[in-house]
This record gives sequence, C-alpha cells and structure tokens, in this order.
Amino acid sequence: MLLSLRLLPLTLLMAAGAQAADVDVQVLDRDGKPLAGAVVVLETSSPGARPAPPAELVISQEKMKFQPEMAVAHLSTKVRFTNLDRWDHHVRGGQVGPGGVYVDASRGYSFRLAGRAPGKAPSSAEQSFTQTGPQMLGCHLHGSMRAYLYVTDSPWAAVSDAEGRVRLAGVPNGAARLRVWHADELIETPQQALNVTDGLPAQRLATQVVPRKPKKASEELKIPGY
Ligand SMILES: [Cu+2]
Repeated sequence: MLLSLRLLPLTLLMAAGAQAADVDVQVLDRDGKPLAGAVVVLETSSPGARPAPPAELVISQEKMKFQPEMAVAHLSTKVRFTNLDRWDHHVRGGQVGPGGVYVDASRGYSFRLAGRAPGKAPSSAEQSFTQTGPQMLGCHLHGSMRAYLYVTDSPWAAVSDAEGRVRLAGVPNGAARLRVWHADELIETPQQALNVTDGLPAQRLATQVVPRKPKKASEELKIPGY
C-alpha cells in the first residue's frame, strides 16, 4: 500500500509527458585513468522538474583537516563551517584559478573559529554565496589545511568517486552541457554537449588533469595534542 502511494506522483509526472533520465558520467585524467574528486555540473534549459538542493552543507575542521576536502554547494545552500578540534582554526575562502592560486587575494571571506571546549558545542559559522565557481579554503594558522568548495547554480552537481564516477539523477530529456572542474587542473576542460534520453550510455569526460600524488604519512604534519 505504502509503495503504491509513493509511486503515484512519479506516475502522474510521466503521464504529463515530463521525461527524465539519469546521467552517468566517468571523469578521466590525462592518462585515461579514473579521476576522483572532480566536480561534474550538468546544465540544461529543458523543461522539467528540478531536484531541490540541500538547504545546508556542513564542512568540519577535524584533526587538522577540512571534511570533506572537496564539496559542492548550490547557490541557495548555506554552508556551515564547524571546528571540532580543541584548538582554534581559521576559515579563509575565495575564488581559485588554475594552479591553485586565489583569483583576487583581497576578496573572499575569513573568520576564526575557537577550539572546542570540553562539554560545549563546537564553534561554527554560516556562509552564503552570490558567486558561482570553485573556491579554495585554507586556515591562516595551519598552512597544511586545504580544501575546495565548488558553488553552482545547477541542481545537478556532484563530486566523482574513486572510480571517477558521478550519477546525476532525474535530468529532463533534451540538450544539456557537462562542465568538469578539478583542483589540480592547469587548463580548463571544454564543456561537453549531450542529448539526454532514456538509455543514455555513461558519458566519458576526458581531462588534461595530472592528479597530484597524495601526501605520504611522513609528510603529514604532527597533530598537536595527539
Ligand atoms: Cu587551522
């Protein structure tokens, strides 16, 4: 009974002629290997239902790292930064260009979050955005802390997994464009056009990205208090 009730709205939607499909994408690096941590954004002006973006996204600072280190937020999403460590951190954010440098170091936002006191709620602050594009996040106190936040006005955006894959669900049929961004890219990847239909095969997005190797454990900074 519950199942049939839940299926009802979808059935009505399909009867009204709003055709939609899931778009599977695999992002590849310069050597044709799966590229993890790439942001894939789909843009379309085809009529149809849009998924509601999350109202809030939490980015934590824990054990000297931002979590997650690559996040996507819609323009309407409020991003809450929370410091879970026992010592202070900064949040410094701004638009980033190729090669990992701030587009304009005098712009962006910066605030300090006090360390967590035992038995108390962690310090946090909320940030909202008016500009789309990639941002770099850092901490003035700890140079090793780095993360990225991609702000978009599309409801279809996600970060690729270890296999370079992303699924964008419920995209209306018709013409669309795929945009890809990676923190290690030195040149922009051209947008890829596609026509969304039922039974669309997985889209391969080739980039010129050479991903930086993850840091060795010996290069990781010692965590104070651990
Ligand atoms: Cu810090």
